[in-house]
Formats: sequence, structure tokens, C-alpha cells
Amino acid sequence: MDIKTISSIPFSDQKPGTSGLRKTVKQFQVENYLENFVQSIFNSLEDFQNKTLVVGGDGRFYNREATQIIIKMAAANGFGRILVGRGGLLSTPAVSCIIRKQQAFGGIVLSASHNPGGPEGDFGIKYNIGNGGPAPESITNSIFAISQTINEYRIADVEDIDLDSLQTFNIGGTTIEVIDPVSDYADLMESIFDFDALRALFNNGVFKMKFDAMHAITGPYADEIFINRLGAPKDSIMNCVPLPDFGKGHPDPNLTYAHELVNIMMQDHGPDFGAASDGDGDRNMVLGSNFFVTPSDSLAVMAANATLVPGYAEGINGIARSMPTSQAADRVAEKLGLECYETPTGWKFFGNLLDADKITVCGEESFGTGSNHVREKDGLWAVLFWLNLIAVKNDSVENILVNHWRTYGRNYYSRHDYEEIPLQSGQAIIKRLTNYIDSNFLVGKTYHGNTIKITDNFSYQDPIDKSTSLQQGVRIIFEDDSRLVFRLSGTGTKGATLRIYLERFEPDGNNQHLDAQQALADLIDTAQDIADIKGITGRVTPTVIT
Ligand code: G16
Repeated sequence: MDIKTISSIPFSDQKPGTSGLRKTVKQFQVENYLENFVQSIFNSLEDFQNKTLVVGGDGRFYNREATQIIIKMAAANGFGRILVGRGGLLSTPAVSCIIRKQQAFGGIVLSASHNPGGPEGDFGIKYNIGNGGPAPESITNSIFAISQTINEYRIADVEDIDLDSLQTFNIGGTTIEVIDPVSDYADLMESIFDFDALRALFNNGVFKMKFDAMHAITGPYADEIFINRLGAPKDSIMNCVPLPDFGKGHPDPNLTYAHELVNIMMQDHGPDFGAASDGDGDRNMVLGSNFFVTPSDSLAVMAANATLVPGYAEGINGIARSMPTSQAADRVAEKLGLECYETPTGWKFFGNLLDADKITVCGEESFGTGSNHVREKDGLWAVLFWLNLIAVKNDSVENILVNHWRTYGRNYYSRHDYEEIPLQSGQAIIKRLTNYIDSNFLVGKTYHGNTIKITDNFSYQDPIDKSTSLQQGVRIIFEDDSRLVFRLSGTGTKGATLRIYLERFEPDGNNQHLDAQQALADLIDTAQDIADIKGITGRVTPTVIT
């Protein structure tokens, strides 16, 4: 094998965010930009020579080109075996599943998740470690540090390999196997859920489902699992062909961007169950007929009912949620006598807790839920979990939620996003709030009838490796324990996205039927006033409400 060593100069903007490096496609197409980052990943690793690397992505524009570059660089850097999904495709949870099953050294995921694709859209790259999960901050910090001084990268001087058929190739001493992207993952799902009960559900003559793959990666997985293995009618799934530009859609499964599915579900006599997943297949949205399940509630319902699913029949060890996620799961944990961990935003913070068996299920308000079966959040897993609950309980999504609230109380919850505001405006809002915290200015003040009890900026110490993460979100907590959380997104690529998380607990069964925006109206006004969003950004309404 001829190896070329190419001189390069560092790019100052290669700091991984909440989930890897996400930039515009155009940025990734700049000469040496991707190569520098990939070499920085390899330079941050030790003892990987002759070991296995898993590579795959969500099929967005530039996926194929990037896959070829990474294969050639991995071979030149001495990996012994590269497993790549056919077509360069692998969902994020499938990468995690394959790393674990094959005991690979690690994996590279190519995705910008829920961000739009196409030549004008976004691209991303993330390194996953041997447990199958995203690299922790110690590694991402080291990758960034290396990227700031890198001056060359290594790449095999060979032709592109054929990614479209299941074959094995050799580049020097490296074996490259093009693998079926779906089968290992589908087998894992079959080992967790009661596929007989699900087959019966789909064939009971009454139940109807609509799953929207949003022209992203889960299409082939949904086809294999729902149609081939579970015998669901073909019209149960939609938009299942992955496209490089996601059919010009925005593959973010929420009430705004999954509007096609939402319109189908929010009509009379629509399907009983609806769900969607995102660009790389790790997020999920769950809907009942005319009914939206918040991701926070979804986590709480899963935790409360886990023993109904064969894979969790023995019970769960504990629960974790990201800090801005509603505290609905905490109430379940308390009742079950389990620990509930509160982590910063980012799936990587669950890895240590899962590895140490401290928790079995975990989730985030950002449409992510998962368990110890892999080390990523998992969209189709969540959909199958809900289907399994519906099959066992023989009840509607809405009834399952209403009964859950009667037992545990309801955490009214919403997130308001102000997308693509100027970076300076986003920073000014956080600065303003941080100053308030530092001077204790807000404590004791009353806004729209709510008096502020505590203000702080969330910090976290990992209970396993004791690493600390500071300034993970501004919290404003009121006398009745309602709360507002403010933070800037770590996944956007244009300007800043301000996220405001709003939460209020309602124990009374007679008051649990309100629309969340109505129930939280005074907190919404309070957030506007305290942060002066209108004054600083000129915006009066969020871009996305979930
Ligand atoms: C990523 C992370 C999640 C995080 C989400 C939103 O999800 O893996 O842990 O909650 O981003 O992060 P932020 O609020 O910083 O934008 P994904 O699906 O984009 O990989």
C-alpha cells in the first residue's frame, strides 16, 4: 500500500460540540478540513493498530465521499479491520450495536443528526469509543487540542472501494468488510421486545400505525423490522428511502418539522400510533391519535412500565435524564426506590452510568431515549418499546399517559427554541442571566405571580470518573419548584440557538388536561421578561415549540 503524507495547517474551529463536530457541508468540503479532523481523532488514540473500526453515516450529502476518505486514512494509520455499512450507511444506534457486538476498538459516525442535509445543509463527524458510545469530553478535548497543532495527515493512495455490495477488500494489511447495515441491529431489537405480541398487534384488524422515517436513515431499518419481521401493512411506514437532502425536509422529529406525520395523526379517525425518527435514527417522537407525548413523559412511562418488556422483565437498575429534561422520571424513580441521575445535555454523559450498571434507561427532552442495550439513544428502540406497551396494556397512547399522570402527577413541560439568532445576542442573554446569578439579583423577586427561590448555573461531577463539567445551563427555580432553564445549543451551525425549558408540576388529577402552553403561560412571560429576549434579539416568538 502506498501511503501519502499530506502537509496541512490547522483550522481553529474544530472543537466538537454537544455531539461531535457539526458544520456546513461547504465547510467540510474545504481542502483538508475533514482529513485534519480525522487525523486528529486517530492521533488522540493509543493502541488501535490492527484493531477494528466501524464506519457509517446517515446517508446525507457528502456521506459517500467522507466514507471513502476515512477508510483510506484508517488503513494508512494502521487499523486492521474496517467494518463499513453498505452504501456507507449505518444509523447511529446501529454503529453502537456493531461496535459492541464485534468488540471493535471504536467507530466513526457521519451525521449532523436532525440538521438539514443537501449541498447547502450540514454535515458532521463523531468518534465513538469501544463501549459503543460517544467519546467523553476528555477525548473530545484532546481531539480538539491536536487539531490546533496538526501539520499533516496520512492517507492510502488507492482507488475508491465499491461500497454497494457486501464484499471484503484489502488495502495493504487492512481488511475492509462492507456489511449489511440492518441485520445486527434488527436481531438486537428482536432479542429485547416481544415480537410475537407485536405481530399479533399489527394483525388484530384494528390497530394502525404510521412511522415516518423522514427520508433519513431509519427507512431500511423500519422496512426490515416492521414490514418483514413484524408483518405490519406496507402503508404503516412512510418516507422510507434515505435521500442525501432528506427530500428537502428537516429530519427533526418534532411537532414543527415532522408536520406531515403530525397532520396525519391530528385528524379524526387517524392511526392509533404515530412515530418519527431523525436523520441518523437516534431520536424519536411518539404520538397517539390526536395526542403528543413529550420526550420527558416518554422516558417516565418507559421507566414505570419497563418490566412489561421482555428485555427489562427483571426490572431496571436506575434512571438518568439530562438536567433540562422534566423531572417526571424522578417521580417514577422515587416510587420504585431507584436512583435518578441528573446529567448535562449530551448522550456522552450517560455512558459511564450505563457501563457501571448504575442505570438501565435514560433520556433527554431533545427526543432521545435509550437503555443499556447500546450506548446511543435509539429511535426505533423507543418506537418498539411503546408498541410493546400498547400490545401488553391493550390501551391507547393517551390513556397510558393520563393514567400515568394520575399515579405520578403531571410535569407540564415545554421547550422554546429561538433558532439562528446572532451569536452575540445569544451570548448576551446568557451573560445577562449569569450576572443575575452571580449577584443573586433574582432571588426573592416575583414575576407574573411566581417568586424565585434559587438561581444557579448547573455543574456536574461524573459519579464514576469524577470529571467535572461546569456551566451546563442557567436554572431559575421558583417557590413551587417550577423552573426555567436557559442554555445555548451545542449542535447548531448558524449563529446561536437559545433554548428555554419550562416546567411546572401538577399533582391534581383534575388539572392535568390543559394544553402545556396554557399551563405554562406565566412562566413563558417570565422567561421573556427576565432574559429580555425581545430587547436583545427583537424576537417575540420562538421558532420551534415542543
Ligand atoms: C445531540 C446530543 C443530545 C442533545 C442534543 C441537543 O443529539 O446527542 O444529547 O440533547 O444534541 O443538544 P443541544 O441542545 O446542545 O443542541 P443529536 O440527536 O443531535 O445527536
